[in-house]
Amino acid sequence: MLKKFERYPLTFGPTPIEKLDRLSEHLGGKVQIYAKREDCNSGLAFGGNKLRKLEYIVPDAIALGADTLVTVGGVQSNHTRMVAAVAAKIGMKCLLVQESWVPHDDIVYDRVGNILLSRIMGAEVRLVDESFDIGIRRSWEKALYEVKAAGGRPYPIPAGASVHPNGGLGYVGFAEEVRTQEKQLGFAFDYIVVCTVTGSTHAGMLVGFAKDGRQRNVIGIDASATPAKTKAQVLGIAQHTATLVELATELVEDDVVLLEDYAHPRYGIPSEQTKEAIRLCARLEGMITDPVYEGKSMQGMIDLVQKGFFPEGSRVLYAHLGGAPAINGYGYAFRDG
Ligand code: 1AC
Repeated sequence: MLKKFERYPLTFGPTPIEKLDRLSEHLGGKVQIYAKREDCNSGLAFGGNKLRKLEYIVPDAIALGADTLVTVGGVQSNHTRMVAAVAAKIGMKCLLVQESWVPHDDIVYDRVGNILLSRIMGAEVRLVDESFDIGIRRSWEKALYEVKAAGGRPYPIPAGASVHPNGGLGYVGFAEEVRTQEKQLGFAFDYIVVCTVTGSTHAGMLVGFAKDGRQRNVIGIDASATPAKTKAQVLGIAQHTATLVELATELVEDDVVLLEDYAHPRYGIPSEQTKEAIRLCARLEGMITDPVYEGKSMQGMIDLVQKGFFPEGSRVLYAHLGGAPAINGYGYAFRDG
């Protein structure tokens, strides 16, 4: 589906699929849980899902002669860390606008984890007051204007790389990769569980899995706590990406399965249930998830298994998108383990 698009390799290759035996057993053994380890996809600053997207964005930045990648996210944004890593790797400058998406009470929140790594990689980090929103941000537009006014050649990458015209392509590739791995495994997954915030990871998966009619088997777990906006953005990106790849199927609103029950109390703040899910997965599988993204999708998947949402015998593929570095900002929440 992606042959005609230029790709700048930033990842090692297909990511491993790992069976989570102890978690599956703990949850009753009726559903087999696997994890696709997107968190192990690259040597660039701990890797993660954004690299698949950036592989289809970097060629455009290079072709346009840009000299500065400019993007935006929260203080503990994984996306901004990944853009900083890519800028370093391809020899560009990087300006990161870090908005106050999370009312954090941990005193080291803006010194550790993702933002620490971005600073070490040489990105200019600009902390601003604006609160959470997945749309186009004025603070980011201002940063783009300022780079240009100073004689630079900025390349705009929106939050999560999501509403970039090529933002959905990387996760079309994920679905194609899963199909190849399914042939090797000798079975197909019944469900794919993914954390959804700005939408292009979920949207790309929808397009990729629509090729074999599985788009409604992609279960998005909302972590934005603004699900109506997120759902609309997923659909918009999916429809745009479907046109790009000339998908034969038309994607409609009902194709976007987005479960809203796990984002509370708000983006970036873990509930007690989220923290329990993080501990459970860490203690049974040694797999680290975080309070912003993967902890919420892990909580959602565990709850869905316990509720019997997945029919007995289902094979569920949990997409680990690589949010773990953010956990460093939550030392107080886990002070007792
Ligand atoms: C919200 C896009 C998002 C990040 O890391 O900034 N996942």
